[in-house]
Amino acid sequence: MNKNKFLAFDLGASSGRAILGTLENGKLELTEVHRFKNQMIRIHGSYYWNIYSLFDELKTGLKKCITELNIQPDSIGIDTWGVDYSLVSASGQLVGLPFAYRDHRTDTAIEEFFSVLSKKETYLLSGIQFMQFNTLFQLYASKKEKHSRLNIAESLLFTPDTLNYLFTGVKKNEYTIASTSQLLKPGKAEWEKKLFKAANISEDLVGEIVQPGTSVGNILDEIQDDTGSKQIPCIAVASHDTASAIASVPTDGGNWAYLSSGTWSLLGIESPEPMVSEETLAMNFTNEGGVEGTTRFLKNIMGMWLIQECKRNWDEEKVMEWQEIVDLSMEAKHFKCFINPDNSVFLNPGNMPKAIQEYCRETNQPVPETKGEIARCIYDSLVLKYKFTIKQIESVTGKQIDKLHIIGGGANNKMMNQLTADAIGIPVFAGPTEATAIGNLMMQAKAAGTVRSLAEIRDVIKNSFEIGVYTPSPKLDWEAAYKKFEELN
Ligand code: LRH
Repeated sequence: MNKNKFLAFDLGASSGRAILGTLENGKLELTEVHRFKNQMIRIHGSYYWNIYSLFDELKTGLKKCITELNIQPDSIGIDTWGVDYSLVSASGQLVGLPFAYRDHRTDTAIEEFFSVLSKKETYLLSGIQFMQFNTLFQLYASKKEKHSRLNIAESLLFTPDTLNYLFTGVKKNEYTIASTSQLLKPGKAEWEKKLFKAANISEDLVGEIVQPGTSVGNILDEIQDDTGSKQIPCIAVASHDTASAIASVPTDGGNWAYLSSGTWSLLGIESPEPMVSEETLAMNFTNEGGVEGTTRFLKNIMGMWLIQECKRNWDEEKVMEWQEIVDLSMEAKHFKCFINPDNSVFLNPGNMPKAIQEYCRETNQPVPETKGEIARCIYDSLVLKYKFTIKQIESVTGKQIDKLHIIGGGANNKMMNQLTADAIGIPVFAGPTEATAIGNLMMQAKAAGTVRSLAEIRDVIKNSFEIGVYTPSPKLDWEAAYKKFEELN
């Protein structure tokens, strides 16, 4: 095998990174080149992403790779969070800043949309879980609010498509990210006309869908000038971050499930086919597109956002270390109170600790008072939600899950890994923590012909990264806790 060097840009809702991957003799090594903050900006009450500054940070990442590490990458690839999009005018300019998915214009959009197309029909047409921020509802809400940007938009590009466009001048919609929109047919790279019609949006806004591993085009001359890069291709990787993460699960087979743990906790299985039925609708499971025709049958759980938002609030008083929060939570008593992490009050409440306290008060539970108690309540409730979701997957598939792979930054939290194993009663395999960037890099390797399949991608990952193993050894009564927690769902 040749030595390949790829540059992955991995953008999350709170930070972005440029990671260099060096692939040699079936082993992948990572070097972090650049890291930067990302955050929504509030303008006149609406929330947006600063796509121009993100683009600038990516260029800085490429430049640093060349000037500081003295490395010309063979290609670049970009992955980001799902559902958000930019609009592009006929003359090629982006039409304003893209909305951020936690913007409140969609707070009532889902229910309103159902008066046009029923919940059941929308689900059967798309196979996608209902979340108020899905692109379908964002477009519907913007149309209802008569946003004039829609009148001058000629095309719609999802966030990674947008950045690919800024790098290459080529507009393409990549499959995995498009599948988060709720505008595709289940398991297919085909737009569903009826959904566009129901949202009163022109289907002409979207274009050709490309599969992960396709080259979008070469980076523009001006970017070569700005960064010192050679002419290299920009690869449409599995550009939805969760799809990239799942591509890098180091599975050995069996009935495994994954938990991609970051701002969101995405818990599910890799399925050869979409599963779309009244049962999966009732449980609100999604069928997003994966690499090589796989389906990501999963559920979004509110995830580390809950604790990130508490930290943001607590930091205003005094900046805390993550370990300090974990330590405080370990001093607090377990199971004093629980939240349903997915209650919509937690989507963007502004003051998360207060929202959690109010929730406990309103559900007639003891109110968590200290930082440790609030953190304890979040961690326990998340673990119980994982248990709840695994049970649902087992009921849909009729198969028992026998191991859980935790990937992404959340896999660094050893306390949570052990608690999860204890609560769900099956082994937890933790890592790689850089799953998203790794999936991105390995799809570039596939585009370069260095690896040929998802199975080979996973072999390289197993060969390259250490995986922590946590076996269940419960010291608490998780079954009793689960009974109480279940009532909140
Ligand atoms: C995680 C994620 C998730 C989406 C959400 C908007 O970063 O991509 O898969 O549902 O962001």
